[in-house]
Amino acid sequence: MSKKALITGITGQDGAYLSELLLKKGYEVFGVRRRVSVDNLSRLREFYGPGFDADKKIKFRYGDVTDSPGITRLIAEIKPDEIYNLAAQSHVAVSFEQPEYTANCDALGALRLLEAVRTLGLEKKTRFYQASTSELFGKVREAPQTELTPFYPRSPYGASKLFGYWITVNYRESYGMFAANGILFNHESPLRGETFVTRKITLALSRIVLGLEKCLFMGNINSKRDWGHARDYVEAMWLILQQKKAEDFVIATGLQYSVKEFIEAAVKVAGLAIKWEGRGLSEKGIVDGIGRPARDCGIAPGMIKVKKGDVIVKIAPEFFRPAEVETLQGDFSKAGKKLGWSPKIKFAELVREMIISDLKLARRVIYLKTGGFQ
Ligand code: NAP
Ligand code: F7E
Repeated sequence: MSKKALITGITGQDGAYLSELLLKKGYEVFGVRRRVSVDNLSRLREFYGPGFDADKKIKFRYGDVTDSPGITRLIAEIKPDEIYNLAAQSHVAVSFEQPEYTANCDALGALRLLEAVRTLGLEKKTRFYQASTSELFGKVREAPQTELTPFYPRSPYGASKLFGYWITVNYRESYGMFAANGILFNHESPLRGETFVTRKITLALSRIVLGLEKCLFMGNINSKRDWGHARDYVEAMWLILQQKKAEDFVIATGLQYSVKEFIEAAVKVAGLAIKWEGRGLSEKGIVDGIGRPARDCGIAPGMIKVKKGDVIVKIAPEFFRPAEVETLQGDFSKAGKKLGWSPKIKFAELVREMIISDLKLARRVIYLKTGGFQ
């Protein structure tokens, strides 16, 4: 009998990579999708290819983690061996606009799932993974951050995830459930949501390079993150639930880069160099040189529509947050020792994969507009 896994948030970035991993391992995969008025399976379709849902490999169920009866009914029907709670309002800036909804989904969502498992008497059968986050460290108390670093969240998102973290620990300690937190640092991929900083950068720069847009508007480009690849990080989620004992783990690369450095690495793939002038809100990123695009990036030098001296990055106040997490850098030693996990995909490869994928998207837009390249 194959194991049954239930993934909340399957339509998100991590849901795609995790579902693929679990299907490869022979799991029967159930995915919770929300009823929305647009197609929220588009990311999975892009990932698996057209017609992916026709083979019904992933068994979708409608559900929402803000709806206790629905969640309880799903768990009663499926009786999963493992639950991966990835569902969240996951955008930090948006959480300042929708703090109560964020708490309902990100804090109480975890509680609803845990309580459903307990009241259904599945606490010895069902293992529970909670998608915790480096945003718990917020205004960091030490660097790098480990499982023992005190938390100091800086947003409604971080504060909500703090509850999710502790309620997971509490159900483990109170009811002997196998409930564990992965404290994952930022992880990205070509499937990353379009308003998170890395994807916003690769999408916009691709369009700028090919002449579809003029300028990228950014917030705090000096903030630093420890960026890994989602493909590596979902492997850690699975490993966390395969241990003898439920424990919490920091999952990170141990390296950090600024948003500015991400921009520099992204334009380099397309053969551009960028220089920075001005300070604060007046800072600008200016094209400083045009070389050959990387051979496999799908664009020829003649397709580049920017020229030396063009201002392609500006700062806009609306992208700053009321309180910022300036710097994050994780120490994954515990995961290395106990899970045998380490990140495989390096920063430069991640940036490259993302920009190449978005250059392809931009080329498709031009092709559809013009019927060919001009
Ligand atoms: P994501 O792309 O934003 O996906 C979030 C998923 O949650 C989507 O499937 C979304 O559905 C679903 N969702 C949102 N509200 C829901 C609700 N009320 N009920 C049910 N589903 C709901 O996020 P991700 O990057 O894959 O991250 C996965 C999880 O890890 C999240 O919990 C996030 O907070 C956490 N995390 C992420 C990172 C990171 O760097 N990516 C790091 C640490 C922790 P729709 O498609 O319908 O919107
Ligand atoms: O911002 C700065 C911004 O939105 C990264 C989520 O997955 O990772 C993610 O949260 C940094 C911040 O991610 C823009 O101020 C500058 O300092 O890509 P982000 P995040 O806030 O780190 C954690 C681990 C999660 O758990 C979350 O779910 O970039 N920044 N200018 C900008 N950020 C955005 N989005 N847009 C800008 O224009």
